[in-house]
Amino acid sequence: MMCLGLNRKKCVLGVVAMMTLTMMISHVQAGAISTFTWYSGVASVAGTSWAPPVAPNNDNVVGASPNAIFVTQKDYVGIGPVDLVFDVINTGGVTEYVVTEGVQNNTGLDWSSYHIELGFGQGAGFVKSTPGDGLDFDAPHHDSPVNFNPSPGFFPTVTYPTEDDILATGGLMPDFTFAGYFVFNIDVPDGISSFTIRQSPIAVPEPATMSMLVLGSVALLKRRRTH
Ligand SMILES: [Ca+2]
Ligand SMILES: [Ca+2]
Ligand SMILES: [Ca+2]
Ligand SMILES: [Ca+2]
Repeated sequence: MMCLGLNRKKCVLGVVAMMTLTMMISHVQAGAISTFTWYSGVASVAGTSWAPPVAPNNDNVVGASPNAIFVTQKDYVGIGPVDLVFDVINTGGVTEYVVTEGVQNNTGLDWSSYHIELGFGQGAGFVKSTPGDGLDFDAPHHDSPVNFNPSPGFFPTVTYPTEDDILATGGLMPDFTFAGYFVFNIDVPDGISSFTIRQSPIAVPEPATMSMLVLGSVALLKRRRTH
């Protein structure tokens, strides 16, 4: 009906334009996080999804936030940072999200800890978020559940070196194991166009490196004794 009097090419262009407009409008109405991109040479990311926040401006929620970001699997094939970049639109306040993600260690190395940071940009252009800028890991109260110790047990200890750092330690994530799922929380403020979750596994030093460290220490001790 809408194409009466138009040739086929113009008709197709018109329909595409209308569909694009509809998608743009639904994005604007979606609130908070609107798009998502990941950057890494050391991991693949599968099945990431997010729903429009069901409870925008819910900072500071106690307990699990109903606003969820879900990453089915992040599969590391090497040690290094993975940057997940989220575009953001204003909602009129700070929206708290719970992030749930499966992490696969395919690096050939055991991990001694797992580090997550908040910031802006990606790769060499990554800039850390600053204290008090509204973007943080559910600081200052940390009143929603976190978990880096899913079965059979990986990192039972979680610390916050700053409001923009999570360090999960106290255990081991062996090579070729899957953690399903790590859980943490972020507060997303108005006034930013995007932000980045940077994640870095930290490997246990290899035996060869350890041996060299020990040999180095012995050599140092010997030298001290002879002087
Ligand atoms: Ca909270
Ligand atoms: Ca911050
Ligand atoms: Ca919060
Ligand atoms: Ca906060």
